[in-house]
Amino acid sequence: MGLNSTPSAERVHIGIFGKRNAGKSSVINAITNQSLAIVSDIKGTTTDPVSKAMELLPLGPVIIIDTPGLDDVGELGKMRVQKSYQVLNKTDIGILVVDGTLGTTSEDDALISRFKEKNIPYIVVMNKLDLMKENSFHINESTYDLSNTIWVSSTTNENIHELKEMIAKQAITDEPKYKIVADLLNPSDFVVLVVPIDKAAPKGRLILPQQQTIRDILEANATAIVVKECELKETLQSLGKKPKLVITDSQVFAKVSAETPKDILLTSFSILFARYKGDLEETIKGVRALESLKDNDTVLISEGCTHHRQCDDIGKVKIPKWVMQYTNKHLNFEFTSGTEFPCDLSKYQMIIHCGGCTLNEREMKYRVKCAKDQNIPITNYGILISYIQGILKRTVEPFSQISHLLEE
Ligand SMILES: Nc1nc2c(ncn2[C@@H]2O[C@H](COP(=O)(O)OP(=O)(O)O)[C@@H](O)[C@H]2O)c(=O)[nH]1
Ligand code: SF4
Ligand SMILES: [Mg+2]
Repeated sequence: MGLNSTPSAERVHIGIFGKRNAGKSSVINAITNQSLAIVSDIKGTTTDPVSKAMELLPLGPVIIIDTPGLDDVGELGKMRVQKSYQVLNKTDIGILVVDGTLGTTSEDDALISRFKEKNIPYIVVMNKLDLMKENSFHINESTYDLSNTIWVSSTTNENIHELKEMIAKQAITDEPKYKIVADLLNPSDFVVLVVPIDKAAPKGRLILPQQQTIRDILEANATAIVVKECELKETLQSLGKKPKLVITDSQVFAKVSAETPKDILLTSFSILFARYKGDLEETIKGVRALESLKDNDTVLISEGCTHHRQCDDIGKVKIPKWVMQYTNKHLNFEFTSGTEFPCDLSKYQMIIHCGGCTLNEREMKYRVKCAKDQNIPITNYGILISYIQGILKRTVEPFSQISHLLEE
């Protein structure tokens, strides 16, 4: 992804679903004016969900996810259907494409139920209008809401413009957009960010959560001061004004906590992200599972990205080591990264998730909910590290709404 582009987690995720040959890939090509999706009259050409970042006017930066057919058959076909359904976990707007000459079927009805269940705004696209006869316009009005159904042809482009406007309308919601930190700040506040530049840090740049946090501070009209951990003490002394907040990489929590005067609020990037798109309460409750882990228990460590250089060896090496030292138990660790996240969590006694900066809010919330529904405690890197170091209370103090969780 280029330097100037919107991070994928911040883009509206549009999932395109439908049976094989309904014209999913053709509809994508028509709305994007690109031939990025493979169109073919052989059933089952798209074998894995394919994501593409793009500008979709009038909406703006989006990710479009083309999925395999919902009616695929055979062993492999069933797996593809399952993968398509998994895409729902990160879909902000769902589009069901139906071959209008054939009409809707049970697979289409089932998808609509899932959209409704998951509160995903959706549009039903009755495609191949150019081939349709007057009498084939009929749809079942008890399942299908005419206000979000549109008849189009991706061959002649009829109504494609209207479809794009419909998509943009679905994206507008009344929900307040969460902030990373801006809601805690007043204009002209100082915020000090502590960013270690060790050999694991990527060359020549900051990682995404750091960039996004700085951007959010600027949007609050506050001032961001970025230092390495070895410059913190001197910076705090020479500032001439007390910072409102210190935000650190959680790996250097102990040092930063010791050097930050008690009357300055302190938290970490990953705790901010747990609040921003996960569930801070649930991850604070989840960390207490450390106290009840037993020998041979299995802990899942899950990261949102696959390019391991981002959070380096924290998940694979440091967290397992710290957890073993803290609990003094022999534990098994399993790891997942990227978009893989097991549906069945029953073999785990605890889940430790990274800040998830590359996952969209819907996906991160879905993961926390999966764990909660299956009664598996889930926590977050920053919460875990500050708990182990005995500074959890301090590091969640900036978020007054959850402080009651810490009364012993
Ligand atoms: N006449 C007509 N054919 C279409 C239309 N949309 C798709 N097709 C054809 O339907 C077939 C399946 O299209 P494709 O986009 O690959 O379907 P997918 O399997 O759902 O991705 C191809 O032969 C397309 O050319 C349309 O609006 N009109
Ligand atoms: S491991 Fe998690 S927090 Fe770190 S960069 Fe990847 S998604 Fe973001
Ligand atoms: Mg296709």
